[in-house]
Order: sequence, then C-alpha cells, then structure tokens
Amino acid sequence: MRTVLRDISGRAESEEERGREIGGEISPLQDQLFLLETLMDNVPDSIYFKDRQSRFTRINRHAAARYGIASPELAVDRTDADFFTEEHAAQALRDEQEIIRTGQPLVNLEEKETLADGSVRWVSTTKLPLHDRAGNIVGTFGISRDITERKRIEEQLQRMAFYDALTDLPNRALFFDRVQHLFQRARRPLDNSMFAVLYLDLDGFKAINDSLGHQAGDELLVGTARRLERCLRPADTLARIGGDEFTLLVDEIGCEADATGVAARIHEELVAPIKVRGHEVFASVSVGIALSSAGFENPDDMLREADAAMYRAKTAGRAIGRSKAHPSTGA
Ligand SMILES: Nc1nc2c(ncn2[C@@H]2O[C@H](COP(=O)(O)OP(=O)(O)O)[C@@H](O)[C@H]2O)c(=O)[nH]1
Ligand SMILES: [Mg+2]
Repeated sequence: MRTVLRDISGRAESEEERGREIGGEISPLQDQLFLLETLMDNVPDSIYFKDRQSRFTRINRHAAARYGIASPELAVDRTDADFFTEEHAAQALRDEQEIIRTGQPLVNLEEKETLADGSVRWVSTTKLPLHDRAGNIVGTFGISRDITERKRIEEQLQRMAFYDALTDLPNRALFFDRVQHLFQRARRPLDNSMFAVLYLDLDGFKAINDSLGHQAGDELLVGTARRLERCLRPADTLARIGGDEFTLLVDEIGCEADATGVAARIHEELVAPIKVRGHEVFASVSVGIALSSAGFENPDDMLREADAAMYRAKTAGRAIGRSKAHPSTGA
C-alpha cells in the first residue's frame, strides 16, 4: 500500500520525512487529508465539489487541466458557465438542482462536454448529493471519466456495421432497417402513404473491371454513388447493397409516375461520362421498381420483386422495369 501511494503521489520523500503512518491504526486528521489529496490529485478522472448554488468549492488537478486553469484553487467560487458552453452549464445546473431537491444521485450520465474554447470530449459522469455530518445536503459532488476514445470506437463500429466502406453509402443492413420502418408505419391505421424501392445494377460493369482493372471499377462505383446521390430528396435512402448493385428507398410518393420519374432522373444524371483513371467511362444502370401499394408482406419480398423487375429490364434491354406485382404496371 505504501509503495503504491509513493509511486503515484510523487510525494514519498516528504511523507517519509514527516514519518507519517499512512494506513496505520491511528491516523491523525492531517494524514486523512493527505490521503484524500493524494487520491484527488492522482485519479485520472475529474472530481469536483459544489455548493448548493453550483459554485465550485473544490476540484482536483485533472479537472483543472480539463477546464484549462493552472491550478485547482482557481476554480473556487466559479461555476460551469466559466468553463463550458452556456447550454452545457445550464444542463449541469438543472441536474444539480434536481439532485439537491431529490437527494438522489445521477449515475453514469454520458454527456458531450464542450468547453468554451470549442474542444469536445465525451464523459461519463456520476453526480451525487453532498451531505454534511448532520445529514443536510450542502451541495453536490461528481466524478467524470473521459470516454472520448470509447465513443470514437463505438461510432467506428457503428459505421462499419451499417455503411459501405468504399462509397460511404448505407449498406444492405441499414437499407433493410429503413424499409422495415416504412413497413411498420404502413401497418398503422389510416396510413395512406406510398413508398417505392428502386433496384439498380450497373450495366457492363464486369467489362470495366476486366479492361481497366479493379481499381478503376472501384472508382466507377464511387463516381456512380455520387451521381446517384444527386437524385435524392432528404428523406430518401440510397444504399450500396452488393458489388455493382444500389438500392434507393423513395418515401412519400403520390403515384407510380413519381417513382418512374426518379428512375428517369437517375438515367439523366448518368448521361455524362464519369472520369476514371484518366478514362471517360459511360455508366448506365438498369432499374427495377417495386411500389408499396402492391401489398408486399415484408421488406424481403419487396426487394426481391424490385430485383426481379430490374433483371427483366436488363434482359429486355429496357431502362426501367416495373414491379409485376403492381396491378397497374403489369410486365
Ligand atoms: N471493382 C469492383 N468490382 C466489384 C466489386 N464488387 C463486385 N465487383 C464485380 O462486379 C461485377 C458485377 O457483376 P455483374 O453485375 O453480374 O456484371 P455486369 O453485368 O457486367 O455489370 C462482378 O464482376 C464482380 O467481380 C467491388 O467492390 N469493386
Ligand atoms: Mg452489373
């Protein structure tokens, strides 16, 4: 225990000189304070104490460094508003007033801390009521652990799970999720909204790969993705769901012509060649459309039908294939 304290405190010499009995049976008040200070100043978390008006009465060294002040003493009598954005300070004040009112702690709050200088960190904070020896609540205290790195990795995992690394578009899983949401909405009574799934496959993509190389193929996929994005409205979802296959979820369409209109816009966007490794490549896609009004059971069925319609369009040499299942479009 002594060794550990010495290692982390860096005050071993003075401790030895004064002959303190850290951890001994009888520990004078001074030693208790010394222990507390050692703990406060060496934990890699921010610790603070505040009075009932949310003014700092004490913070530790880690917190001082985080708040951008030279020493912990400089925080005394100041408030969060002196160090954080107005919004953050207001939220902290609300939290602390609630703790004082209820006597209940707030445990592991995950919050995005923005300092006045604009720097952002994620922290996990536990805030508790501070009692005096008579049991009265005299303020609050809290401990904040920096979880920025964990958050960064979580976000990265989220991206890897739901986005395509090459084009940065949503992937199959996210696309299905979005379609699923619209199916759920459609089950609600009085919902008359219609949506469409467009299934796109690049024509002759294999030949690009074979003649210009795989990297050129990749660039064409990215270039096509950027062109397709121009055909979207904010609520739409464009995804890359396979090699040279893209899908588009178009919500809130009034009639079938709205969906074929989007397909026509896609063809227009792809009229101009895409520059790939110094070559001008003409990309074209075959498009299949499935409309929610055809009454599909689930997203799987709807996608399969859009895919089949695309395939029919491709084999027939037509630009746009419509869902057979839709009574008004036929095949
Ligand atoms: N460059 C590249 N090619 C891919 C990728 N994923 C799949 N492919 C290729 O894309 C082609 C797609 O096949 P298909 O649509 O049947 O060929 P198409 O009829 O010539 O367009 C296949 O040759 C795959 O090897 C990728 O990420 N990058
Ligand atoms: Mg293809």
